[in-house]
Amino acid sequence: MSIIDDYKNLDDDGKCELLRDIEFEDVPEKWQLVRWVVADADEYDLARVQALKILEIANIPEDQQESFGALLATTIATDQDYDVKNYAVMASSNFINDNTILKELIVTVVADPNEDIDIRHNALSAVMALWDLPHRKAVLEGLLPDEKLGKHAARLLVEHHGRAPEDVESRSVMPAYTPPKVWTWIKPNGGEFESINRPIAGATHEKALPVGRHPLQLYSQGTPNGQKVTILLEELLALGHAGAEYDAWLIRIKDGAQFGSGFVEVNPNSKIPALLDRSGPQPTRVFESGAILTYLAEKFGAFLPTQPHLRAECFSWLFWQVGSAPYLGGGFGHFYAYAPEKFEYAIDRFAMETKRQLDVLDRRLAQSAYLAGDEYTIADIAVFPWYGGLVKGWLYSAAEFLSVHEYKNVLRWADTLLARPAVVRGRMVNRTSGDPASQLLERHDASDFQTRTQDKLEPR
Ligand SMILES: N[C@@H](CCC(=O)N[C@@H](CS)C(=O)NCC(=O)O)C(=O)O
Repeated sequence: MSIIDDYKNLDDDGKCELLRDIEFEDVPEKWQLVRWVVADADEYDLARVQALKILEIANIPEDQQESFGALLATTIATDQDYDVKNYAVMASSNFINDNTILKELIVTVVADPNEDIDIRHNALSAVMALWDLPHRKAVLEGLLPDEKLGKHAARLLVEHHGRAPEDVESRSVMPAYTPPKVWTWIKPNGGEFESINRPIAGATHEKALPVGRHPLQLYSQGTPNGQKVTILLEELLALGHAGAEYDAWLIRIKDGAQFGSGFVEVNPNSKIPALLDRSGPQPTRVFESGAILTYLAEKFGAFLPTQPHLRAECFSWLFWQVGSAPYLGGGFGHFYAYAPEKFEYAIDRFAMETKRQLDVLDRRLAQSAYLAGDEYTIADIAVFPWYGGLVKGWLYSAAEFLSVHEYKNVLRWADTLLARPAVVRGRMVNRTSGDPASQLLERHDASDFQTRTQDKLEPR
């Protein structure tokens, strides 16, 4: 049976999967299949998008380039499906130099003020793939007066065509700020975190930490980094590890509680979460969420595989999370949701990286139920509050902006985790926003989930 027959026998999900599997494979009839899927307006739209993604990234055989260019031109000009059209525009970068009709069409799309702005942006990226540099420069210059793309075009002219900034008439792309020789701390610097942003480590005030009756003392807030630890602790308790009983104290980071002297002794980096294990003769401090997850998983021998190759996979994803989330939180979230001004360059850069990370996860979760394989581990627990939260629409109100519906495997995996009662409980601990019934500001006993949520303590 040919791959086209295989494809026709699959359901919609299977079709997408097959196309994803052959993305980089050199299989017979691959290009016929891709051509057929893109051209058939009655095909499943996500499969058509997947086929267009192949055209966007693959090395297309030379003898096929011109005709694929023609197919993209027809798709862009006539297709009724927004995503299909948009992905066809994205794929155009690969063909714009080989097909004159496509080239002219893309230039028209970029310049059309009535066209959707995302599609125009993607068409502009395709223009940047033109080898004919005078033509490319002329298109950019033509865009300078454009209300929506003018600034972007101006920046591209400065960056790629050596135009002097003052020569390009678009004030806000010009740097409003010229860094001085030496940076100095001039407060306030604006934005939601201006009261806590500081260039100096160490305590700002004396404040001892409270200590409860349990072996483990957690000092945290229910942000994604905080939730990782409370989810694991709730999972350990659900498994019957009584030694995982804990007191969770609220450290309000916007009030600067992380700069109190007691907290800094537990975490010299002044960030939640921080853990003090008082079960041994000497208290053990642990900071950094990845280190805390590892410490607890090793202490209780749970949620961390013992076989070396699975353990390595688990640690790989755990470290991936700790290394990647700052691009999502400190980069994308900061500039999209919190910064005092919306700065297109920064939002573009970090939206791109965040979407790439979601795609990394989506491809991994297309292969296995959980990140480290068949088993649920601390890698899932670390990744869930960030990337699960993003696809569920809990972070930065950015679900639509980032088109999170595209990451179907991440969504499926997030729903699997959300079906776990310990995950639901873990998300409630030290939480200071959202539905009062989901906020358990401090947790000192399992019964607190029933009796001490904010709706019960402060009924409206
Ligand atoms: N790499 C650290 C990051 C922790 C972190 O960034 N915590 C944030 C809350 S999610 C915080 O405490 N921010 C307070 C501040 O920056 O002053 C970890 O994974 O534990």
